[in-house]
Amino acid sequence: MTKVLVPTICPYCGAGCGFFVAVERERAVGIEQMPYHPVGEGALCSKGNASLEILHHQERLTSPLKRKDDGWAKISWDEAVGLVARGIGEAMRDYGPEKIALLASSKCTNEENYLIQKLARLLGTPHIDNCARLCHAPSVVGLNRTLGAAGMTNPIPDIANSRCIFIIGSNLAENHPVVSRWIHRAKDAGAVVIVADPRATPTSWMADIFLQLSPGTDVALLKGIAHQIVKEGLIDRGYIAERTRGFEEFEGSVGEFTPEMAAEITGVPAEDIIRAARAYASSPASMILYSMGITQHTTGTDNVQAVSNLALITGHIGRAGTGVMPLRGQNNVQGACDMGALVEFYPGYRRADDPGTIDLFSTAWEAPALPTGPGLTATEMIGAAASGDIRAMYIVGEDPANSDPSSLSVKRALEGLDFLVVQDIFMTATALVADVVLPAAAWAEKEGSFTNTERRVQWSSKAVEPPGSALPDLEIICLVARSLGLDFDYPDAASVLAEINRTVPQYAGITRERLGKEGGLVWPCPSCDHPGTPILHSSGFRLADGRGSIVPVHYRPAAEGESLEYPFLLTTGRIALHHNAGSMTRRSPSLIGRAPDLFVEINPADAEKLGIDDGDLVAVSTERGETEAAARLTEGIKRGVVFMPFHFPGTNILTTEAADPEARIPEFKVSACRIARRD
Ligand SMILES: Nc1nc2c(c(=O)[nH]1)N[C@H]1C(S)=C(S)[C@@H](COP(=O)(O)OP(=O)(O)OC[C@H]3O[C@@H](n4cnc5c(=O)[nH]c(N)nc54)[C@H](O)[C@@H]3O)O[C@H]1N2
Ligand SMILES: Nc1nc2c(c(=O)[nH]1)N[C@H]1C(S)=C(S)[C@@H](COP(=O)(O)OP(=O)(O)OC[C@H]3O[C@@H](n4cnc5c(=O)[nH]c(N)nc54)[C@H](O)[C@@H]3O)O[C@H]1N2
Ligand code: SF4
Ligand SMILES: [Mo]
Repeated sequence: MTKVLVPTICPYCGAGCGFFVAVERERAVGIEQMPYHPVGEGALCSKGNASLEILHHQERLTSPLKRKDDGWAKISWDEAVGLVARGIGEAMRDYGPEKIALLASSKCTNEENYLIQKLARLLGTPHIDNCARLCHAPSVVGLNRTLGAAGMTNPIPDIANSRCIFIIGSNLAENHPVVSRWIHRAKDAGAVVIVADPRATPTSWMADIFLQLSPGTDVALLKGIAHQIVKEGLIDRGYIAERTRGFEEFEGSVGEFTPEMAAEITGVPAEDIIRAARAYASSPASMILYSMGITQHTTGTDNVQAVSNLALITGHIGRAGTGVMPLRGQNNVQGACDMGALVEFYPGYRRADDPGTIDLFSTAWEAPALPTGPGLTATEMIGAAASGDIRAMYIVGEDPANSDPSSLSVKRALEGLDFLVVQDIFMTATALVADVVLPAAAWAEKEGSFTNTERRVQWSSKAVEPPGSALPDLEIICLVARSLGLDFDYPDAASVLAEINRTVPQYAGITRERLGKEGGLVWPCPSCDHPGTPILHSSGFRLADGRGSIVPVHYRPAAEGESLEYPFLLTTGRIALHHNAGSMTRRSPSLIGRAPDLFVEINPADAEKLGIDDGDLVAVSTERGETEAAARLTEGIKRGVVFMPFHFPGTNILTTEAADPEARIPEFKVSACRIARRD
């Protein structure tokens, strides 16, 4: 039997590992390694290895569906597209285009995201966003301000060249497992690893210095570290003078903020803060990796800026083994943002409130009246749906009914819409409240480019046909756009990429032909003879005078603190075997078999006071609602803090909608809660 090997990119996380899908008799029968892949070198984690389990899954959506009284009716594509055009068209006619909102998908390709945001803007609505809002919006705001670009500064394999790796608020050993291989390599060469997290995790097991801080106190920790670096003269004066601005004011802002003061707020011993400061500042090449533990806060933007301050005052940026590395989450969240599926930016990070941007795209798209942004963000859309300010939504590859905070009110808001269309590969909690559900092809059933967390753009090829009458998102978007009267004539992903080459300067040289080569290309890649740019900021910053901006930040506590009624702080996140709201991994037999239930981690001393044993069923409640979970007692979590993964429905019933004032990211990492044993 002939077996064909088709190169694809893993559909789960932003590491962007590549592998071959082995195809026999038109079915995906196995995975083969891709030893030349620059990130994974052939390695995959449990999710990557299990990814084929979702392709031929019996619960895949195989036909368009419309709601009817007692459930769902299978309908033709013609009818489905007609219903979508009518639903969206009526909302536009009756209320105006700014009453509709679209969510693009960081699971989809660059080409698909480009088309979704183009569709939104051609319809006349500025409300187009993606799940980066729940994830790295503070990096986009904070790093654009301090470094002039929000991308990860250095490639993943460059981690091995670092001599001190500071990991703050990232559990990459579980969430970017293949990236953590490069940390081991650095450690083998003698690098010091610092981890800051309220929980002991497989990542903190790699740490030489573990800073177990209270949730929401990162600004205090980072200021204490900065104070010590400045006090001991471990700053890079030459770098500060030549490459940065704002140091004097910054110096004043950390002057009083001693490690002892930071210890008081964070609960981390002052000696450890001092050790971390010395290790980070005095190594020849230090790197900071961070992720949701610092972004998902009402102080998310401040946290990010405090991180880049450390890199700028020590000059640990712009060279091999250094840099600021915001690890992107979804397989294509980087690309969705690059393509302008964000309320603040048109493609290529052109500001949506700049008349120059509007002129440029009006010409490029031959569209006389494009909307000025920023529109409503992903979470603001839900609020607007609740108040009637948004009447219709088109949601592609996202499950806000499970992944947004305070999910009971999210569901109510979505139910209140005049019209909701959801495009997914499975029936999700969000799809369950839709009027029309459109079945999409999964990654290996279509082709296109994906951009991983290092800004590496890679082509993924089609291995098998989609199930039933499911179609690639690109084709569905074109069908819908045409039925709404738009001229969306794109025969394939390559034809969309050709337009992206013309409209997104960072991608100008990233053509379909060049993506055929191993390892893809790293943007910015401004022309067809440009090799790509693996390291950012090596010759200055894309800011005034080419200087990075050091900005003072001030410590603010999280929106919710412990109270008599809610004495614990709930922090939420991930485990290695599940992905996000779980629509894929909960259906994957080899993964759900090993991690079947929702649990809550509790410190044994806290559990004893509450009469809770390991495995007991407990009720976790917050001001928003209540969820049941199995107690998992562990010394790894700080006293007074509990942790729940959000891969099962229920966790986000509990979380707060309080958000960062600038980046609008919800504070998924701190909600005050109460725990009680269920009898
Ligand atoms: N297995 C798996 N991998 C994934 C995903 C998945 O769902 N499962 N999702 C992908 C996505 S979309 C993303 S965004 C990434 C996210 O990847 P990570 O950011 O690594 O994920 P989290 O588990 O949400 O949070 C990271 C850590 O932050 C810690 N933390 C909580 N509160 C605080 C705090 O106040 N300060 C500090 N310093 N740390 C805190 C948590 O204890 C946790 O260990 O993972 C991607 N990869
Ligand atoms: N409590 C809590 N909540 C959180 C977080 C947290 O740490 N704690 N993290 C937040 C973060 S960082 C993120 S990124 C969000 C994630 O939030 P979501 O983006 O809502 O999460 P996913 O479950 O990954 O949803 C992606 C959907 O896309 C579908 N899909 C997969 N491939 C395709 C495709 O090719 N086409 C189409 N059309 N659909 C496809 C999947 O079936 C799935 O339903 O959750 C956020 N919510
Ligand atoms: S590390 Fe991420 S990209 Fe790599 S195999 Fe695992 S889930 Fe897929
Ligand atoms: Mo994410």
